[in-house]
Amino acid sequence: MSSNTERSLVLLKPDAVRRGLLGEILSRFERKGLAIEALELRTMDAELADQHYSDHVEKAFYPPLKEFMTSGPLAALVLSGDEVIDVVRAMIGATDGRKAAAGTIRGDFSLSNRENLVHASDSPESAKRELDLWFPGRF
Ligand code: FUP
Repeated sequence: MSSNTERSLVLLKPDAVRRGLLGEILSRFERKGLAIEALELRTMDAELADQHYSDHVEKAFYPPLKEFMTSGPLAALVLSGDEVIDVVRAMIGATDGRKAAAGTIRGDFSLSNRENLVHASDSPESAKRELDLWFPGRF
């Protein structure tokens, strides 16, 4: 069996902090067997939001997304494990919490296309970019 250890940049968004879901979500990642290599409470400022969501800044949904993401503290994590990028994407579910499958984090706890609790890198390229942005020089 081959293995492919990777890292993913994961954000537990301000709704997860406000709703007291950090423990629930972190527990799922721990039980899965993923390693937490970094964990910090941060508040995103406007500049970091624009950089993090550089693919989305021109979209109509971006202004309210930016307002939400900068509205309070979030937890920034670095997770590692075998194929962690795809594994975490599967665990968080589809973007829209109303459509996300039951058993996924968004499917179980979100009813929103915006306040959907978790961000996770979607490819090795985005993981590298996001790790450099959130934890410069550390990974
Ligand atoms: P995801 O990779 O599942 O987080 O989703 P996207 O990269 O497509 O979108 C990033 C974030 O933009 C989502 F988490 C929530 C927000 N978003 C909206 O607010 N409205 C939309 O119509 C689509 C995405």
